[in-house]
Amino acid sequence: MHGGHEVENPACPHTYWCALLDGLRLYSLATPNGWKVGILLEELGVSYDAHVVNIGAGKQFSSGFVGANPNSKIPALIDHDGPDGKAVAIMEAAAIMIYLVEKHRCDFLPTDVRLRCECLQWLFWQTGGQGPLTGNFGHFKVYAPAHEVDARNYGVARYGMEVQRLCSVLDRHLAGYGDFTGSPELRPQGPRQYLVGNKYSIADMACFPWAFMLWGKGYNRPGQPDAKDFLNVHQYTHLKAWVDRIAERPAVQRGIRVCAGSPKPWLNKDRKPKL
Ligand SMILES: N[C@@H](CCC(=O)N[C@@H](CS)C(=O)NCC(=O)O)C(=O)O
Repeated sequence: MHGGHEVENPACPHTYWCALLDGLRLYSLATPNGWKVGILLEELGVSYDAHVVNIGAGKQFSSGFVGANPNSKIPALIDHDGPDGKAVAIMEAAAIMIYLVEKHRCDFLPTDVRLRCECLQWLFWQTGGQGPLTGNFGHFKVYAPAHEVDARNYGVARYGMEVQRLCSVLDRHLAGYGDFTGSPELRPQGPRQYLVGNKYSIADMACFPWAFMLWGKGYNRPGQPDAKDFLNVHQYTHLKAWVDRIAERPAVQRGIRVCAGSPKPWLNKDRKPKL
């Protein structure tokens, strides 16, 4: 296992690209988009270096980071042992996840054509819908200026409705309604344990963080109803059971702590290990 350090640590001038480096380097922060890749790396059990990118301090715009991700967002990954032995930089959590499962030839992305297609659909659904819409809900609920009351109310109502709709899509899918074949006879009998083929996959790892957030404290603002009550997420019982099932996994519990203050907080010697 490599050590870990913060981006732009003066003690290490080779934070991003360097011919002398090897292995996987994750540049991230413990946010729902960062969690997706942290969870997969921990599930894979591979060796990787984690580097905290403090987006609150604008580190995503630093020249070094932009070399790894021209879009200035976490997470980003550099694999110094990439294809043909050359380094490769990857942006976008879903693209990083597909790269990692293909590199490590594991079944977190099914090889069966139908199931692979289903898995990719949930990944794109997450990237294009669940992530940005839940993020916008959180923005208007928690981060928008307090005095912009009309704008905040509009944003919370609009994105709140969308988040409820997306929760209901996941809830109905997990309850066993519908599939991607259009054939009712192919629908599984009863609730699903996981999103694709009843097997844990990168679809679950990608969709879990934003759903998990809704039951947490991240979107609460003093003096206002908590996000979970405001959105009445209690109605999505299949979704909640799935969130709890995934949250129980030890790799997920580590994955959501990757880059939370320090690269791998559970390795900190001065803290009592939780896992
Ligand atoms: N679609 C991207 C979204 C990445 C993203 O929005 N990351 C946020 C943190 S959750 C970020 O880096 N924000 C910094 C900024 O907007 O300046 C992915 O899934 O990787």
